[in-house]
Amino acid sequence: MSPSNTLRAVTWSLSGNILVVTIDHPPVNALSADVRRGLVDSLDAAERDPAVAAVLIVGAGRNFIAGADIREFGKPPQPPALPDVCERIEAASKPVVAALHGATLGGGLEIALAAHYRVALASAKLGLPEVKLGLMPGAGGTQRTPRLIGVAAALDLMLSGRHANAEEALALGLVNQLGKGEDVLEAGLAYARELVARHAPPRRTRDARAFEADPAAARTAIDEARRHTATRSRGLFSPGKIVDAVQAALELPFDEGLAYERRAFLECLDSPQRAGLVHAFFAEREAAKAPETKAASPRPIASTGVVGGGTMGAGIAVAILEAGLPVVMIERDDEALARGRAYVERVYDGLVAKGRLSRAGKEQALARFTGSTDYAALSTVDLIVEAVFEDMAVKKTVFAELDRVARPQAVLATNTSYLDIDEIAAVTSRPADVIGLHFFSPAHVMKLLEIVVPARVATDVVSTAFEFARRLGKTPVRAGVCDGFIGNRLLAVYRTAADYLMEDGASPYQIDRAMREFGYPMGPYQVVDLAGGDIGWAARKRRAPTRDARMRYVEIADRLCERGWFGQKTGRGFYRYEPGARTGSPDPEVEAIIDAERQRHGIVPRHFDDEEIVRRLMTAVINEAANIVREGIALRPLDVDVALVHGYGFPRHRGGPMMYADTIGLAHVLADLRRYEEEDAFFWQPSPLIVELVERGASFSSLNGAAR
Ligand code: 3H9
Repeated sequence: MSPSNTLRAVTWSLSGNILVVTIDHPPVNALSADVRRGLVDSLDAAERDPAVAAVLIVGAGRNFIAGADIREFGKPPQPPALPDVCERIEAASKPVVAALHGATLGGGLEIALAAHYRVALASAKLGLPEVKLGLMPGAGGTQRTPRLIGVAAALDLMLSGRHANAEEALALGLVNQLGKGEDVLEAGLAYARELVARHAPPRRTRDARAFEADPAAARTAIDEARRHTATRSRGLFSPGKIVDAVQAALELPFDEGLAYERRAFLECLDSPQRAGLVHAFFAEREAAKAPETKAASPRPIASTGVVGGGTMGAGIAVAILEAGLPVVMIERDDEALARGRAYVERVYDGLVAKGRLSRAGKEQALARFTGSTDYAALSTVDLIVEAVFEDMAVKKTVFAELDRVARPQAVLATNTSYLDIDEIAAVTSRPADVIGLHFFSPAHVMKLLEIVVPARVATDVVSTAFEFARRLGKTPVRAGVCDGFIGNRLLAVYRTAADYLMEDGASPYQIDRAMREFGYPMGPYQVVDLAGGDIGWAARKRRAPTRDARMRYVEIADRLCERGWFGQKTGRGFYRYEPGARTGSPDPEVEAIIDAERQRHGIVPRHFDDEEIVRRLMTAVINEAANIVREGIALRPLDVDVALVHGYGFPRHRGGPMMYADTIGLAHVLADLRRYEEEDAFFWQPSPLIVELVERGASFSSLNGAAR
């Protein structure tokens, strides 16, 4: 009885007296206009047909529904609106059952909540993740969820955006029953038949009253959530709106609450934060699809090796163990190997202490870990990551050894963060197997993985690296070979621009505060103190002989390092730290050193307001990022965005520096560059790509190809 066209996103047919409505809209059954229309039509069909006793809604494929169709945001809305679809489902005169499996998220959960009964399979992941996209539930979720499961639980789901599994969903009261087996249709039909047999009437979530069980507790939950969002979600727009809408659920009749939610949802939809977060969502998926992943199948990876048991090597080993793969660690002597192993164990002890892993889980992971001081132990593994001291000569020695012992077709990866990988590859007889895998510290935590593609690497090795990243749960970004690749090259200009500001009049504390206000978790000088000032000092000394004479060089950080002030680990850096403290306080002696440097260079300090600080730092980053795209080091602007959001704390809600540049307008960026160029023509030289885009009236996003 449903339309015969098999391409329809929603179809329906009778199974006995149950109308089975199937949503089949790959890849994730998102609620596009077709799906919404199909759902309404199916409900109309159910009402019309006296043979229908109940309606069952199921999703085809691996998911129920992953939510509203994110690709429709920002386009003209098409009827029916999702809240109206939910209303239609809830108002049905015959019982509507939703059988849930896989992703049941956002608008998908809202559809399920509008249904009268819910059964979930073990695979179901239920959640209201809208907050992660700068949104709030906008199809009744803020009104129905607290009515069904209470205010505190509803706020937790909506503010965290986390997924609840089927068992938790049952415990919370989000679903009525757990379905057996893996066949969602079968489980749904069994439940629907049971309901029909006992003449169960439509049971509307709008009439649920869980939130009235303990009004005082509900109030407290709202107050706490409001306090929490004010501190933890600083600068974000939608969390506050979610709390307001839940309060409306408590205080207003259902329909007024829905209207309140709708207004607030549309405000979120219009916000630049929503645009930034949705861009980040698609960009990280697009970044994972480098051309090589389409051109060649990955080589199979069943075993791995890590050379080097320092913090980086051990972190990488943990990241690989976590993916369920075995790791052989190579160190030069037993003592160093024991240190590497101890580090790996410490990470697992930490996970056990936090309750994130059982003791048995730790033992299982460590059973996959072996160590050796003999490179021959790597002779059978499929992929090796080198993570030794960052020095070309040392790396070359390691790669000569790897070339000697590794089996043919093994992937040889270096974790270098700035060295020339073509040069490293050249010491082997198999440069086609050599690639860069640039992990970030701590490697088992940080999501970014720069996949650095040297000139002679084979396509299937690049493809293997992306597949490896996927298995490790990392966010891969393809980068070309240059000093610092994408991320560290941009970090260098960001720091340089900050140093210029500091010497010209801003204090490091003001710069840090301005960047935190912009959305970074830490300012640039806090990061220096955390990482250790000696690291940057060593890099500056290394680069000194090749530094361009036209480049202005600020020596303030060197003055601190000469005093042994390397940051947190020495108790002093740009800030002073009480023993054991991780946050420092401003140091008048540092300010005096800065003053002395200014005087030495005849600089009369100027005033910069916070906005100007952000502007200069961001303009420097955007300009260099444009060069990185122009040189092909990054394939597209979106790759730069993903790298900075996932590896460098760039505020996700701004999408990334290139998205941010488009938001403020490239013509403005160029005008700033021209202004700054008058002060320092070398550093602020506008990227030819920005000039060209402004001339064409185009944006960075126009270079993202068919990304969305
Ligand atoms: C909402 O619902 C608002 C409502 O409250 C109110 C409205 C009025 N739309 O991640 P994957 C695509 S807001 C369109 O690689 P996985 C994705 O781009 C929404 N497309 O797979 C990718 O496409 P491609 C609330 C979507 O298995 C493909 O599906 N919902 C959507 O690792 C596979 O995705 C969310 O925030 C979508 N909603 O993970 C859920 N979702 O192949 C967001 C995915 O072309 N989605 N795509 O690259 C997710 O969390 C994950 O995608 C999911 C699957 C867990 C579903």
